[in-house]
Order: sequence, then C-alpha cells, then structure tokens
Amino acid sequence: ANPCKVSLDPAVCEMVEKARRVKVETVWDRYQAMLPQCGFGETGLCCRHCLQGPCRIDPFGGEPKTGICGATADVMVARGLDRAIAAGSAAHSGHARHLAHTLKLAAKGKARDYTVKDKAKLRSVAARLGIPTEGRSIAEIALDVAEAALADFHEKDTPVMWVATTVTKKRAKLFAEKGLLPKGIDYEVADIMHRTLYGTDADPVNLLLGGLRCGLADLAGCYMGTDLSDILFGTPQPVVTEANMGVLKADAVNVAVHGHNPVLSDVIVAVAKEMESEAKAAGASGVNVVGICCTGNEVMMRHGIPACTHSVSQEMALVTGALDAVVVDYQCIMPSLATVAECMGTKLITTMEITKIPGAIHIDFSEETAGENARQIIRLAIESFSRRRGKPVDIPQIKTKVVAGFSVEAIINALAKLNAEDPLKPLIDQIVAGNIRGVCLFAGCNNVKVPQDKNFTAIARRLLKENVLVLATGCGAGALMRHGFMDPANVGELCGEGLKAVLTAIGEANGLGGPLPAVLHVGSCVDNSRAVAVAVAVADRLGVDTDQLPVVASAAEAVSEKAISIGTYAVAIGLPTHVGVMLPVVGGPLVTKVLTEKVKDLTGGYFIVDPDPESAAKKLLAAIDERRAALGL
Ligand code: BF8
Ligand code: SF4
Repeated sequence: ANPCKVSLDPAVCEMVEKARRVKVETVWDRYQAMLPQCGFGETGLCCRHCLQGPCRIDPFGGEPKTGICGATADVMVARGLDRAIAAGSAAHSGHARHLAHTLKLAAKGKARDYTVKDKAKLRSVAARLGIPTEGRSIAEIALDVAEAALADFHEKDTPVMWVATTVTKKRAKLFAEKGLLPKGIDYEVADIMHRTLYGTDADPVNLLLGGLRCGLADLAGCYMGTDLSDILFGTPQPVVTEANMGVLKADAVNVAVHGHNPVLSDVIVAVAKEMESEAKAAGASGVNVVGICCTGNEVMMRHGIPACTHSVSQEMALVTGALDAVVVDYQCIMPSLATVAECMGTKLITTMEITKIPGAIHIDFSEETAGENARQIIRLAIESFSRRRGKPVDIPQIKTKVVAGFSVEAIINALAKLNAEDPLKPLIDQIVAGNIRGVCLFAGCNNVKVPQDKNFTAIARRLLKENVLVLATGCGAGALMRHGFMDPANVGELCGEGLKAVLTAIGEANGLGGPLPAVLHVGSCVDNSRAVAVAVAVADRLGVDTDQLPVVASAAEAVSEKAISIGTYAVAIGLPTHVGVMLPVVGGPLVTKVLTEKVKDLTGGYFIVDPDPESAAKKLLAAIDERRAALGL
C-alpha cells in the first residue's frame, strides 16, 4: 500500500500521486486552497435569506448578537438546517417522482424499455397502501401505485402514505399527535421555504419541528425510491462482485455510471451487454460498465456491476486515464469532472434536464427513448475507446471481493432458512442472547475534511468486534466495501465471536459454505429505507417501537444535504444518529441542545456529533447498551 494523507484507500493514493504528476487539480487541492474556511459559515452563523444581509453573528458570544432583522443565533442556524433538510428531501423525492413517472409510462405501455420486473413487490407495496390487487392486471395495479406515489407529493385527504404506512403503528400515531406526519412531500419542502423566509418563523424550536416533519417527508422520498426501483428493476438478491479501481480493464470500453437513479443506469447496463460485438469490432475486449456513488450501488445490488470508487474520490477514477465515458444523471456529481475528463480524454455525458455541466456532452435522456439514448451513449464510449486504444493507462491493481444485494427481502429469505415460520425469530433470539449486541447502519458520503474512509473503517472495526451487526448504504457502503468489509473471508478477522457465529450460521444454512460478509450492503442512499424497514419489522415482531431497539446510525463522513435529511428521519424514528463532521448549527446553543438531547423526549432519537471515530464508537455502543438495558437485556 501507499499511504497518503487524504485517503486510506491505496488506489486513491496512487491516483492522487498521478494527478500531481500530470497536474490535474483535485478536490483535495481545492480544499487546501479554501483554508481557513469561514468560521461564521462553519458554525451556521451566516444568513443570506434577505437582501439586507449577508448577516453574521459572532460565534463567541460577542457583538453582533443578532442579524439586522433581529434573528438570533438559534433562529439563524435552525433556518439554515431546515433549508438543508428541505434540499435533501427535494432531491430524494425528485428521484422517487422520476421513478413514479417511469412506472406510470411503463404501466401504460408507453416506455418499452421498462416493465414491472418484480410483480410480488408491486403487489406487496399495493397491499401496504390499501390498493386492491385481487383479480387485477399488473398494469392496473402498477398504474394505481404510480398514481398513489404522485399523489403523495401534494396535500390531500390522507397524509403522506409512504410515511404513514412504513413506520410502526405507534410511531404513525405519535407523529399524527405531534403534528409531525407530513401532509405532502412537496408541501413540506415548500413549507420549509415559507417558514424560513425573511420575517416568518422566529421560534427555533418551532423551526426544528418543521425540519423534523420535512425529514419525514424525506423518508417518504427514500422509501418510495426503493419501492419503485425494486418494482421496475427487481428486488436485490445476494450477488458476488468487486470494488475499487482495479475493476477497470485497459483493453475494454470502460463506462462509469455515476449519480443516483437506476432509470438511466439499469438501461445502460442492459444495452452495454447487447453492444459487446460493436465494442469488439472496435478492438476492445468488451464493454465494462462500472459504478461510481449511488447509481453504482443500484446496479451493483441488482446486477453485480463492480464499483469503481465513491464520493470524494470520483475524480480519481478519471485520472486512471482508462475511463472512456462517465455517464451521469443527478446528485453528487462534482462539476470538476468536466475539467478532469478533458485532461484525461474521457467523455463526460450528462443526461438529465436538471444536471448540465459545461464541457460535457448532453444527451437528453427520456423514458420513451431510453434504449436508443443508451445505445448512443455506449457508441460515444466506443468511439472514445478507439482514440485511447493502445495508449498507456494507469489502473491501480487494487480491488476487493464484495458480496452485496441485501434487500430486506433477501435478509428475510436468508433468515427463513433457519426458521421458515418465523424468520425474524433467529435474529431476535441472537439479539436477546447478546451474540448480536445491536445494529448499526453506516450511511452517507466521504467528506474531504476527513481522510477518506478513516471514520467509517475505524468505527465499523470497533463495533464489529463488539458484535454489532453492521448494515451499510451509499458511499458508506462504498468505503467499507473497498476495505474488504464485504468479503466473507474477512469475517474471522473483523467480527467478535458472537457475531461471527451468527453470520456463519446464516451463511451455512443458505449453502454459502461460510459466513455472510461482516457488513451487509443494503443499497444506495434512498435504500436507507431498507434499514428502516428492517427496524420496523423487528419492532413490530417484538411489539415495541423503533426507539426502543438497540439500533443506531452513523453518517461518519457526511457531505450532502441529503445526509442531513436522512439523519433527520433516523432521529425521527428514534435512532441515536452519529454525524462525524461538524454540523453548521453549533453556533446556536439551544438548537444544538435540542438536536443532541431534547429531541429524545419527543422521538427517542437524537444526534451525536463527534468527529473522533474512537469516541464516536464508544458513544454508539453506550447508546446500544442503554437500549438493551431498558429492554431488560
Ligand atoms: O446519495 S452517500 S456522496 S452518492 S449523498 Fe452522494 Fe453522499 Fe455518496 Fe448517494 Ni448519498
Ligand atoms: Fe440578515 Fe435577517 Fe436578512 Fe438573514 S433575514 S440576511 S439575518 S436581515
């Protein structure tokens, strides 16, 4: 390995070296140039919500103590946090709305590249929503589910169904009583924009309650995203694949799919297979599709497509010089990719109306013409390969084995091999027996402020040794997979005895001849909903609520506003939720206290903000033990 300061991933370090050599500017260079970052912004004490600003409040308690309009520090940080939650919610639900439109077109037979792949999932989602399924065609049910999804965006007679029907009954009741049940997803996002407008909500606690409700609208967006993706593209089942830049092949047409929505990437994967012969005619060994970020997770979970890299190191995938095309949809795509792509001879291809990048080629992707669009994209990649052919590339020879694909359905199937009647019982028995001390969900991004993967790997190592069952999504899953946490061969080294025995028993009962991986990959960031579904199923089976379970979450290297909205719904369903980077709220003492303590009285969950992985792990373990004790375990 080749240690460097910016990342724990040796492949990334190798490419950072190369970037320096070939004078490609990286995210870490720009971060250095940005230092020192503004202390007002860091603490959340900067406001630009009206044209009298910008206003700044002294973080040390000196003057000025309010903005020009009189907004206090707590109001300022609460408004800022609310807007971040609204942005995250808008993004996840925008992704879900896109899928709802796709499902609707598919149901009407207007998008021939899409069908209902998982009819059982369609029926179970319909049943959950109270949509009749008996004696009805798949197209009819699909249309109703798509309409129900679209209806959840606006205010109507019922609350947001993707919250009301996805949390425990007790929690749905609590949310209703406390005014936390979202009325409509878009309604809540708009409500945040309204109440954070100049001269509107000036009560920090009231602002935070609005934020909590909008965070629950984000749960709806995520859950809907997962449901509709599974219906359209299939519910993930365990797959064996690989991760890290070593999955690139010098002699193949290398195409990276980057962004989030399988509406694009799933079709690219299918078309790439059909176009193998075209690639071979151009002198390539084939088309090698690899993933970056969450769309990478989507196609890994469903098709075993290998992951190239994640989040903060996305530029490094291009620095290899081996990528012929990077195809992006939306979210988490660094604008800098255009510059790196130009330097490295990679074609950057944008596809969505809301995500255009100067310097990229734009192909207007639409569901009606998806297959044709995808063929055009692969053809561009083949052209790009022809130009690259025979030239040297620098592919770090580093990759890890990954077993992924742990949807809730897959987890239940695996457990059913131990107890077909009552699949959750073996899991609960092991939690009671202490072989599983608790469960931790790792989610969110890699932040340039943290040496890449450092927090994720340090906390996961510690928790696994303490027999905590670990689930992971998004770039958190990416971090853990690139360090071997999803290779079953490493269970012995990583896990405590109790956990090792459980993973082995489940693995062997499923004919794997060994354990499940130490970390279960449950999917992309919208798939944090799958972790919620597991928690809700276990709580229902035990007759308790989700805030009583020994379940915690950690966004150890969070970046995106989406990570903030996810953290918010994790707290809303009652989870102690760790964030490993500073949140821009610390300038507001009341807000900080509410988020890290007081909210517990309302939802049972709370934020733990701690940049130190060792002490964060201790706090997460303490939270797990507190809950075990309360359950009498
Ligand atoms: O939605 S973990 S960097 S890719 S925001 Fe983005 Fe963060 Fe990755 Fe996925 Ni999620
Ligand atoms: Fe300043 Fe108030 Fe305007 Fe914000 S809303 S910029 S604090 S005057």
